[in-house]
Amino acid sequence: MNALSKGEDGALQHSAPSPIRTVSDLLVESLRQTGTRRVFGLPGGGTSLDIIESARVRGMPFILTRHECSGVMMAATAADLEGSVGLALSTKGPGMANAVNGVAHASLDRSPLALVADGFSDKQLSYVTHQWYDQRAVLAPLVKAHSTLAPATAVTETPRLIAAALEPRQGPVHIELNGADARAVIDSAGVHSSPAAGPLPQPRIADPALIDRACERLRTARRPVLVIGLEARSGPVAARVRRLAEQLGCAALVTYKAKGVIGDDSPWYAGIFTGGAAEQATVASADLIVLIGADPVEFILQPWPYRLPVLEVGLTRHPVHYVEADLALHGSLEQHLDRLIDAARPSDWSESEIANQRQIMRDALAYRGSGGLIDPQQLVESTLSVCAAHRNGSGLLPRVSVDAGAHMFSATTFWACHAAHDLLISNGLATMGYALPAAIASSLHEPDRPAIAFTGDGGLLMCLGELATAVEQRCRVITIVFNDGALSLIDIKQQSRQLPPEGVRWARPDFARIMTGMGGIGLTAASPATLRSAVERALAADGPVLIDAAVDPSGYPAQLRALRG
Ligand SMILES: Cc1ncc(C[n+]2csc(CCOP(=O)(O)OP(=O)(O)O)c2C)c(N)n1
Ligand SMILES: [Mg+2]
Repeated sequence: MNALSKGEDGALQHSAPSPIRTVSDLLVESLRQTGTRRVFGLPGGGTSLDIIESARVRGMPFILTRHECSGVMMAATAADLEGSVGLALSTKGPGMANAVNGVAHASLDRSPLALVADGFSDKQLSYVTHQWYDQRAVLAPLVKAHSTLAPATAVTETPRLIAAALEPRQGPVHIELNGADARAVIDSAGVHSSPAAGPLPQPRIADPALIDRACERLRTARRPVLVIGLEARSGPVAARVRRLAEQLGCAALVTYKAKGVIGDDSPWYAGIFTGGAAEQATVASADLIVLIGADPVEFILQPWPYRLPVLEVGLTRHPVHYVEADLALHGSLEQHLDRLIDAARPSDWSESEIANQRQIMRDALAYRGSGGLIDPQQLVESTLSVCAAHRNGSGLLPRVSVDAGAHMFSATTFWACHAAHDLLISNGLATMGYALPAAIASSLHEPDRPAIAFTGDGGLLMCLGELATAVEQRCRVITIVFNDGALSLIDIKQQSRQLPPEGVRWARPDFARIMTGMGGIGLTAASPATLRSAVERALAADGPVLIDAAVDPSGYPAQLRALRG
């Protein structure tokens, strides 16, 4: 059959026929041709085994995770890095229920993904109650499409599902497939006579008059500020965003997910944009906000604080807005940005002024603790300086992933990024238990580049079993635990309400020993000096290392106020 495949420019196109015998083959082969290189998850005894086998014969390894949620998060991360549709599997019932939070992450963090969960046959449905619930209804609010794949429909359904995952806003699809249907041999005549998988629809180009008005609006602005979001991470778009910033010579703020699109070392980089307080000094001195590929899901839950005009360039019109743009170009980011680049002329911003804004934000977010243990800023900056001194052959710093929690403020502010995807984060869902699975997926994707998982103790406890996955896969993952014996982000909210500490603290676990028990290298760090030597040792290792860092959480409340107001 003609399936979707990825051309050199990354665009989907038709490819040469591939041998496909069963429904499972068809599904796996179609995904492989989007660029999918691995399958992640924890199998059940039915469909999962067929998917694993269809993948194996195609050279796609199955990564056995210790929890289905982690498997889906890894598949979502792989999709982000490969530009493919990620593939995760689970069994029915409890396996799919365990996978749900991973699917929620893929949904709100816009990762294209197929979750293949075991299903029930029609015959089983007439008598079954064991492990049965309406799986489709559970995932319905989170997925872009669902299909109960069957031999008769697989040929048309598969490309529909892939297209649904890839069309903006990208996201997960849910495929229910029972074992008998997965193994069913597809009528090869049916495959060949089926309509070929259509290419994705070309992104829209806005009305020429509207584009002209947008160009004019940009030309008349003296102090535009760029606010860059997750849709701008793809290579061709990120390159254009950098050109636009260069052409305008203006301040650029990035969301957490877009860190690196404008590198921290760029003269135009002014800091992070969350919708909170930290960036307000920069934005307040602008006369036009240019939102580029920013998805409203990236902003924190606070009303839009600005009264400035807004020009928006995005893949699609989002149904919920923090701000209604005065002028919006929806559709092809590449073509719309090309037009804006042509129209752009140097703004009134100076490099020193932007450097000053950058410094103001760093100073505001600086960590002021009570001393003693390592502070989170020190932890991030020391790790960065050791990594900078021991770069790998390609000169790249490790990729970092960051979990949800108070440690995130320092990790996102003080780690330096130079390209899109240098920092991985669950921001739309902002789930705990993400950083370690994401770092494993990064390391599998790029084995020579170490990945650092910055995680809180609470977040790590949610996915602890994946330390064993990292050991088994011999991943160069360095897990750095900000171990404060607390759910600090919740702890500080409890403190700010003058409530007594209750339900937010626990004894600090000994993660180094846990890591050793899993078969990896476990180290501890209680001072800047021991931290530096631990990071050096971790970078020299060819497998996973965990550094359990005892951190002082006393500076978090002030940091949270500075960030969000
Ligand atoms: C799965 C999940 N459960 C709960 C939350 C709410 N939450 C956000 S941060 C946080 C505390 C995280 O604690 P820890 O991982 O130790 O990080 P710390 O804040 O201490 O740095 C909680 C409970 C969440 N984001 N995700
Ligand atoms: Mg903690």
